[in-house]
Amino acid sequence: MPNADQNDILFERARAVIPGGVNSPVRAFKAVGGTPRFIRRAEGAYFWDANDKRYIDYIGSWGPMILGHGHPAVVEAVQKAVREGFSYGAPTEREIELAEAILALVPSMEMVRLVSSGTEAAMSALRLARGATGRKHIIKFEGCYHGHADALLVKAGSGLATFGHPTSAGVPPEVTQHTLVLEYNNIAQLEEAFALHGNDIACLMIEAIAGNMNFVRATPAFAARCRELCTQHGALLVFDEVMTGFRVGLHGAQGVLGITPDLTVLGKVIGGGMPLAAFGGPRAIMEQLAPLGPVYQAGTLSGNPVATACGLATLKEISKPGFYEALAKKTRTLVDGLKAAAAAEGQPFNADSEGGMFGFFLMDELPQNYATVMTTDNAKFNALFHGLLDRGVYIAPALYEAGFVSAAHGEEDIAATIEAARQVFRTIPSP
Ligand code: KE4
Repeated sequence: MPNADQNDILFERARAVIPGGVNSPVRAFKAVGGTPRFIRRAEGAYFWDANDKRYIDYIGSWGPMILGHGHPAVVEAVQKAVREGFSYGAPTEREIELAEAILALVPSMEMVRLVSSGTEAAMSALRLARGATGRKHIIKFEGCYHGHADALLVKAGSGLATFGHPTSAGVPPEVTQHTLVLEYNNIAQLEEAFALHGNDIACLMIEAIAGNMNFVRATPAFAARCRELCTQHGALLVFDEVMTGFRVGLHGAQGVLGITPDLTVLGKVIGGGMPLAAFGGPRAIMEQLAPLGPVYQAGTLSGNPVATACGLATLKEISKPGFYEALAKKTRTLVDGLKAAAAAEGQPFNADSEGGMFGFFLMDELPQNYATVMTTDNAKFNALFHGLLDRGVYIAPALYEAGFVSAAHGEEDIAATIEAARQVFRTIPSP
């Protein structure tokens, strides 16, 4: 069938052998409806689906592709690495080089452990915090996602500062009974939680710029209070910078906020698109990890020689002078253009960005917490998503996800995106 939609054909085939046809749920377009696009290849700011349709890519693999797809220096580094071997299960000099590069850019870290995914990094940081403090309780915030480790798949309990309940089947309540889920940016609730449980709290884990409820900033007062209360009660402040690390700036959200966490979780950009993540902090804490200390953590492909080559080449490019200034300017041009297009068409809209990360909301305010984000009109977002997709602009297929601009996005791509958005805003019924 010459005109058959190849994405439909592939999706049907995929669903026969892979649950939901995808290897990560958000890719299935469940939130927005329709058929996911099966990507055949990518280059620079673009990728092409199974019908050979080109899209301007604003997910960039959910953050890693900050240089754009197929950066020559990164491709060359990976090609050289694979010729030397894919994986050894033994230490390599390149792991030292990457660790040294990360520590040079993240002053709050004195040591770092490389792993293969953000979930693994966050899970390991959590275990380390509990091991280092000898405490069980942890605090997380509604709307923040830290990967799918059992203790972190938790929704808020009923009432203030009560312990959470599993968000997923298969997670026994015993595992989540020590996880407190609080409202993001709610200082009063934070203070109450510490007043009630402070000396039993191992860590507070937070996305200081939350990209899993689209784009919500911790207010400076809230972030400072998290730091103060952790210090006061001997709990560890853990910044989950899997998404914001090297994305919102060379020194991440901790650099933007000027807050020093005790542990930092990294991922995405540091792997440049290959499976690589990390967690790190002060030597005294990190030396609690096996083989030195009592906190066990391990991984067959941790520090993989091909992934570390990809990560190192990526960090080298983003460390060049002016990289983030140019990226932030481009992203801000996009956000300002989208706001102007929505205003011109009478659509409630607001947006924000930091570095190469952005988010927008179909409302006039910038939400401060998850509950507000979720008041978004789903149908309207879905109409915007598909309107843009039809016009060759690929944004995140869920209203609670952030967007990402790469160094490869050109002015013409930003202009085309704004024009596409204006056309779609014109078709959506305004209030
Ligand atoms: P991974 O295990 O997916 O590498 O990382 C988990 C993770 C941890 N912390 C933060 C702040 C994250 O954003 C993530 C993963 N982000 C999602 C996008 N919201 C990845 C996309 C997906 O799940 O397919």
